[in-house]
Amino acid sequence: MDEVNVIGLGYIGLPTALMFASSGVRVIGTDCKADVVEMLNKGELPFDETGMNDLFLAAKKNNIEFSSEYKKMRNYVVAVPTPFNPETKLIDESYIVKAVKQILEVCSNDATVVIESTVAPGTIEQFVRPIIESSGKTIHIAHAPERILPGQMLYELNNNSRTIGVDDEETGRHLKALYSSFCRGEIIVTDIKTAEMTKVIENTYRDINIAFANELATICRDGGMDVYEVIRIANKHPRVSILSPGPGVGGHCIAVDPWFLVGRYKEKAKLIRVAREVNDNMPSIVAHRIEDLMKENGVVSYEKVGLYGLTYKENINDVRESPTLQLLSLYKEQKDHFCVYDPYVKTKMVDGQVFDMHEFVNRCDFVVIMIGHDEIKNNSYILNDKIVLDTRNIAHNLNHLYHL
Ligand code: SAJ
Repeated sequence: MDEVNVIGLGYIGLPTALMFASSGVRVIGTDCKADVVEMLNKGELPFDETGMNDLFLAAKKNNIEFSSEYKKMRNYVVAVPTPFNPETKLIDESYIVKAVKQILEVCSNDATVVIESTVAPGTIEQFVRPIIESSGKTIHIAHAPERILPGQMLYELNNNSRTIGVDDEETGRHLKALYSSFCRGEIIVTDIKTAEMTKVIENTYRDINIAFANELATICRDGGMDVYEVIRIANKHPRVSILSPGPGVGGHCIAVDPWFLVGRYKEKAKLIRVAREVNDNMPSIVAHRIEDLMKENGVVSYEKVGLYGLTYKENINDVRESPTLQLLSLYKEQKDHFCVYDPYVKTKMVDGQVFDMHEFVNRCDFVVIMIGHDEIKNNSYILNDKIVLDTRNIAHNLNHLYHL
């Protein structure tokens, strides 16, 4: 039986650890946060994800353990955060470096260290390889970036194709066998830098395409055209597939990874930078739209304006970098707070937050739909008497409906 110490039990590390364990691989999950380890040892999950309770039960039967310590095992999978420095736009590799140093303190010769965290091309060569070489141990390094979509992570872990970047064929064969324990998709083995670049450009591709849709929304507003009708018709072309405009791009992937390229290739990554700026500017465009509609409709208090949705996308509870939080940060000096509601966010995160849909609707004259959760999608008729700014195009046939 093969064995893995998964380092970092967050949105990627935990499902991956459970997947390995439920597929018969011996797993120890390590996290520096004592409360996360304690929760998991008590049988509780730190966040929700479709199907994860059942997977957790299956993993526990196969003897998964959780610990704050790094363990001596044949393989290590590192899934720690890789933020970017907001000033230089360069990747902050410090969490990876720290994890690799701690692995080197406990591992034996011939161990394999897989970095799953998304990194800028060249990061492993520049920051990881020198530490490993100076340790004097023979360690096989690899990069196996994840590709899973929150909300359908487990399905995608099982079925998506994967990329594994390695230095030699032997490590490639070994890791292909290890990941095949749960991954039914094609596993492509390549070199480390190609694997790094591939992951970053997948998210950059999506960012650029969302930016295009967002820019079309602003052009169509200026020109008095309906962007959704324009996109619907253009997408009938067999080689056109335009995405949907929205109030901004949230999450810890698409809003972050393109900056790695901008940071490293300042002069070359021009389109990538502009796309990021277009998307980052969307919450401000929504704010202007709110101000204009308040004036136009005689709404004077922000307390009468409701923001529906706090998460970064529909039907999940993840609020990281969400467009609503980005929008609220533009109003942080203000005393008069928006009314905010999200059925997936059950604890207080922001001022003015309420926890009941009816209370939310009763309090507001003007509702801004920031996220198209199924709850509002299936019940948008309850907004019939309200002024509604629908940034996601999910409400139809309402009396006072406005779009981006
Ligand atoms: N969005 C739009 N318009 C669209 C599509 C998305 O405004 O047409 C917004 C969403 O509302 C959200 C943001 O973009 O705020 C990102 O959402 P997403 O569903 O596009 O992607 P993520 O960030 O949840 O997950 C992405 C995925 N990458 C790609 O689709 C290329 C996922 O497969 C990756 O595993 C993940 O990033 C990651 O971990 O890197």
